[in-house]
Amino acid sequence: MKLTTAGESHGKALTGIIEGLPSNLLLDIEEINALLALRQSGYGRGARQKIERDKIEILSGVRNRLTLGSPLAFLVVNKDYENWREYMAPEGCDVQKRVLTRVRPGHADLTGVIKYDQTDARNVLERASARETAVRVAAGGVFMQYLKSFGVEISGYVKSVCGIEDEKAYAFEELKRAKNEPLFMLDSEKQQKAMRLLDKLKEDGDTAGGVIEIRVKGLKSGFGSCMQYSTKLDAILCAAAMSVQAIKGVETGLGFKAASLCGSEVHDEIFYKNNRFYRTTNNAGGIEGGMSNGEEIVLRAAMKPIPTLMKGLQTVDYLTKQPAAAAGERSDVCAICAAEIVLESAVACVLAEVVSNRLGGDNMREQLERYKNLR
Ligand code: EPS
Repeated sequence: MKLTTAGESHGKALTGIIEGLPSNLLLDIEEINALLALRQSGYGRGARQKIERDKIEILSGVRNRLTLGSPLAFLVVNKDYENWREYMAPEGCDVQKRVLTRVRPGHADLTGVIKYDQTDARNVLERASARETAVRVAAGGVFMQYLKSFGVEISGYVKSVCGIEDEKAYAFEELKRAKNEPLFMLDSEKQQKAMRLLDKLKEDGDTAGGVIEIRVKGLKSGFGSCMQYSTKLDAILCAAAMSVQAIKGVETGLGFKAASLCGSEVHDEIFYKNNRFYRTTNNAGGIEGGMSNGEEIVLRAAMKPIPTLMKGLQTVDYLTKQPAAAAGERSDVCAICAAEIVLESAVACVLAEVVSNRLGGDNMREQLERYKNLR
């Protein structure tokens, strides 16, 4: 199973192709659109989200809501294209307007213009933009429904915003509540504090990041492998999380904290009762030896503050080589809720691939039968 995406932030549309889906997976399109709407929600988003109304349009690979086993091609329209057509149209446009040379620190602008032999960073930023995540979430909706048919569910919440951290632990079922909260945080006091901080940052023309926890429930043991470095489940999941724009750090289970504890405090002891092995702790975050061990998978990702700041950081104009304030026409203050949804989708994408690789088979009936028979 593989997802390829295409599309520029202010181009006509974002598109994707999913290859390798089995036939006869029943898709609920409204559920995918609800996920897309969630990605657009959250406190701290900028003016662009008032323009877009993301919806998936499936172009191939599905008939009467059932997958056919053929490539599933789809698109998400950029409504903002109507305002950008004269600067972005592939058929011909005015590239002298909307030029960006005051390259933004922390963005792809400077390295991109050099690498792709450009003089206008727009030719780089349009693709580097986190707008691309809309199409990953559309695909994520498909992957989540695929995983759900095996009883595998993905959820998550925002653990911290700009250093304001919720240190409590939550059961998987409690996480669902986060999606009704303005910052996807579960501690209302911390959330209020974080919202006040975002208001202040907005006034100052500044931005914020945070930490997101993603959990996977219901995956049987033995997914991923200890036999080759590239097939380790934790490596695959962490790479997927790191591929999300603005993510700078990822950990599984106790993560970095494990390094400061001793072995007896870290490793989850094993017990056996009623024909079943079990553990009473889950410090490993559901993965041992690069394989799922049947416990909940726990992954955390750190998002850096958005690099487009309204107040414009110090930079150098790429053409004149003169000092300048970096470009910053319009920016989100914080996109942590969007990142939470994108991370769930990124995890779903690679997990669907790992599951389908292990199960083999061309249709859902075969795959469900094989999953049921796994130990
Ligand atoms: C983004 C910049 C902003 C964000 C955008 C990502 O867009 P614009 O430059 O059009 O104001 O709103 O995110 C989205 C459009 C989205 O749908 O998430 C960037 O530079 O990464």
